Amino acid sequence: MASKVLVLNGPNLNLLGTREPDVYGNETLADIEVKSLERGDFLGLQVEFRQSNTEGQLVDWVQQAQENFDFLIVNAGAYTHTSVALLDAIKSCNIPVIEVHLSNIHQREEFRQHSYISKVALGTICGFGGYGYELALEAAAKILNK
Ligand code: CA2
Repeated sequence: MASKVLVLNGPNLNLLGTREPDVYGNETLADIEVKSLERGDFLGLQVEFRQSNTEGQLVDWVQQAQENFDFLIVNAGAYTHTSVALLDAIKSCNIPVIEVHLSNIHQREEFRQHSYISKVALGTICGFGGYGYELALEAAAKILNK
Protein backbone atom coordinates (compact mmCIF):
# COMPACT_ATOMS: atom_id res chain seq x y z
CA MET A 1 0.00 0.00 0.00
CA ALA A 2 1.22 3.52 -0.81
CA SER A 3 2.68 5.56 2.05
CA LYS A 4 0.58 8.59 2.90
CA VAL A 5 2.04 12.10 3.13
CA LEU A 6 0.21 15.09 4.57
CA VAL A 7 1.33 18.52 3.31
CA LEU A 8 0.29 21.39 5.57
CA ASN A 9 0.36 25.04 4.54
CA GLY A 10 -0.03 27.97 6.90
CA PRO A 11 -1.36 31.51 6.77
CA ASN A 12 -1.57 33.57 3.59
CA LEU A 13 -0.20 30.80 1.40
CA ASN A 14 -3.67 30.75 -0.20
CA LEU A 15 -2.69 34.16 -1.67
CA LEU A 16 0.26 32.80 -3.62
CA GLY A 17 0.39 33.92 -7.23
CA THR A 18 -1.56 37.11 -6.54
CA ARG A 19 1.20 39.35 -5.07
CA GLU A 20 4.93 39.43 -4.30
CA PRO A 21 5.95 37.25 -7.30
CA ASP A 22 9.54 38.45 -6.89
CA VAL A 23 9.65 36.72 -3.49
CA TYR A 24 7.24 33.79 -3.88
CA GLY A 25 7.04 33.21 -7.66
CA ASN A 26 4.00 33.13 -9.95
CA GLU A 27 2.60 29.74 -9.03
CA THR A 28 -0.61 29.51 -7.03
CA LEU A 29 -0.96 27.06 -4.14
CA ALA A 30 -3.32 25.05 -6.38
CA ASP A 31 -0.53 24.81 -9.00
CA ILE A 32 1.89 23.55 -6.32
CA GLU A 33 -0.72 21.06 -5.10
CA VAL A 34 -1.18 19.60 -8.61
CA LYS A 35 2.59 19.18 -9.06
CA SER A 36 2.95 17.67 -5.57
CA LEU A 37 0.19 15.13 -6.24
CA GLU A 38 1.80 14.23 -9.59
CA ARG A 39 5.24 13.85 -8.00
CA GLY A 40 3.65 11.80 -5.22
CA ASP A 41 2.07 9.45 -7.81
CA PHE A 42 5.45 9.04 -9.50
CA LEU A 43 7.12 8.23 -6.16
CA GLY A 44 4.37 5.89 -5.01
CA LEU A 45 3.17 8.29 -2.32
CA GLN A 46 -0.42 9.25 -1.63
CA VAL A 47 -0.29 13.01 -1.01
CA GLU A 48 -2.93 15.12 0.73
CA PHE A 49 -2.58 18.91 0.62
CA ARG A 50 -4.19 21.31 3.11
CA GLN A 51 -4.01 25.03 3.94
CA SER A 52 -5.28 27.02 6.90
CA ASN A 53 -4.88 30.59 8.11
CA THR A 54 -5.61 29.45 11.68
CA GLU A 55 -2.90 28.28 14.10
CA GLY A 56 -5.27 26.02 16.08
CA GLN A 57 -6.43 24.25 12.91
CA LEU A 58 -2.81 23.54 11.96
CA VAL A 59 -2.10 22.22 15.49
CA ASP A 60 -5.19 19.95 15.26
CA TRP A 61 -4.04 18.59 11.88
CA VAL A 62 -0.52 17.90 13.22
CA GLN A 63 -1.98 16.12 16.28
CA GLN A 64 -4.22 13.94 14.06
CA ALA A 65 -1.57 13.28 11.39
CA GLN A 66 -0.07 10.15 12.95
CA GLU A 67 -3.45 8.37 12.86
CA ASN A 68 -3.65 8.49 9.07
CA PHE A 69 -0.30 9.51 7.61
CA ASP A 70 3.27 8.21 7.48
CA PHE A 71 5.01 11.54 6.85
CA LEU A 72 4.37 15.25 7.32
CA ILE A 73 5.60 18.17 5.17
CA VAL A 74 4.98 21.62 6.67
CA ASN A 75 5.20 25.15 5.37
CA ALA A 76 3.89 26.94 8.45
CA GLY A 77 4.11 30.38 6.79
CA ALA A 78 4.55 33.16 9.34
CA TYR A 79 3.76 30.73 12.22
CA THR A 80 7.21 29.28 11.48
CA HIS A 81 8.69 32.26 13.30
CA THR A 82 6.20 32.55 16.18
CA SER A 83 4.43 29.31 17.04
CA VAL A 84 5.55 27.39 20.13
CA ALA A 85 2.17 25.61 19.81
CA LEU A 86 3.15 24.14 16.44
CA LEU A 87 6.62 23.28 17.79
CA ASP A 88 5.03 21.35 20.67
CA ALA A 89 2.54 19.59 18.38
CA ILE A 90 5.27 18.50 15.94
CA LYS A 91 7.51 17.40 18.83
CA SER A 92 4.86 14.99 20.10
CA CYS A 93 3.91 13.74 16.66
CA ASN A 94 5.37 10.29 15.99
CA ILE A 95 5.94 10.65 12.25
CA PRO A 96 8.88 12.36 10.48
CA VAL A 97 8.50 16.00 9.48
CA ILE A 98 10.21 18.06 6.76
CA GLU A 99 9.93 21.86 6.79
CA VAL A 100 9.52 23.68 3.47
CA HIS A 101 9.68 27.35 2.53
CA LEU A 102 9.28 28.88 -0.90
CA SER A 103 11.72 31.68 -0.16
CA ASN A 104 15.20 31.44 1.32
CA ILE A 105 14.25 32.65 4.80
CA HIS A 106 17.95 33.03 5.73
CA GLN A 107 18.38 35.80 3.16
CA ARG A 108 15.38 37.77 4.40
CA GLU A 109 14.47 39.96 7.40
CA GLU A 110 16.04 38.90 10.69
CA PHE A 111 12.69 37.85 12.18
CA ARG A 112 12.25 35.29 9.36
CA GLN A 113 15.66 33.73 9.99
CA HIS A 114 14.52 31.94 13.14
CA SER A 115 12.26 28.90 12.80
CA TYR A 116 10.55 27.05 15.67
CA ILE A 117 9.74 24.28 13.17
CA SER A 118 13.44 23.72 12.37
CA LYS A 119 14.01 22.71 16.01
CA VAL A 120 11.92 19.56 15.49
CA ALA A 121 11.95 18.91 11.74
CA LEU A 122 14.23 16.26 10.22
CA GLY A 123 15.40 18.93 7.79
CA THR A 124 14.43 22.10 5.96
CA ILE A 125 14.17 22.88 2.24
CA CYS A 126 13.96 26.57 1.39
CA GLY A 127 14.58 28.91 -1.50
CA PHE A 128 13.42 26.71 -4.39
CA GLY A 129 9.87 28.05 -4.74
CA GLY A 130 7.16 25.45 -5.33
CA TYR A 131 9.78 22.92 -6.43
CA GLY A 132 10.79 22.68 -2.75
CA TYR A 133 7.61 20.66 -2.11
CA GLU A 134 8.67 18.13 -4.77
CA LEU A 135 12.16 17.95 -3.25
CA ALA A 136 10.58 17.29 0.16
CA LEU A 137 8.49 14.47 -1.37
CA GLU A 138 11.65 12.97 -2.92
CA ALA A 139 13.27 13.03 0.54
CA ALA A 140 10.14 11.54 2.14
CA ALA A 141 10.11 8.67 -0.39
CA LYS A 142 13.78 7.94 0.28
CA ILE A 143 13.31 8.01 4.07
CA LEU A 144 10.13 5.90 4.00
CA ASN A 145 11.67 3.24 1.73
CA LYS A 146 14.85 2.92 3.77
O1 CA2 B 1 8.86 31.35 2.12
C1 CA2 B 1 7.89 30.79 2.65
O2 CA2 B 1 7.39 29.76 2.20
C2 CA2 B 1 7.22 31.44 3.87
O3 CA2 B 1 6.81 30.40 4.73
C3 CA2 B 1 6.02 32.21 3.34
C4 CA2 B 1 5.30 33.01 4.43
C5 CA2 B 1 6.29 33.86 5.22
O4 CA2 B 1 5.62 34.50 6.30
C6 CA2 B 1 7.44 33.05 5.76
O5 CA2 B 1 8.33 33.92 6.41
C7 CA2 B 1 8.17 32.33 4.64
C8 CA2 B 1 4.26 33.96 3.86
C9 CA2 B 1 3.40 33.44 2.77
C10 CA2 B 1 2.55 34.58 2.28
O6 CA2 B 1 2.53 34.53 0.90
C11 CA2 B 1 1.93 35.55 0.23
C12 CA2 B 1 1.93 35.42 -1.13
C13 CA2 B 1 1.33 36.39 -1.90
C14 CA2 B 1 0.74 37.48 -1.30
C15 CA2 B 1 0.76 37.60 0.07
C16 CA2 B 1 1.33 36.64 0.84
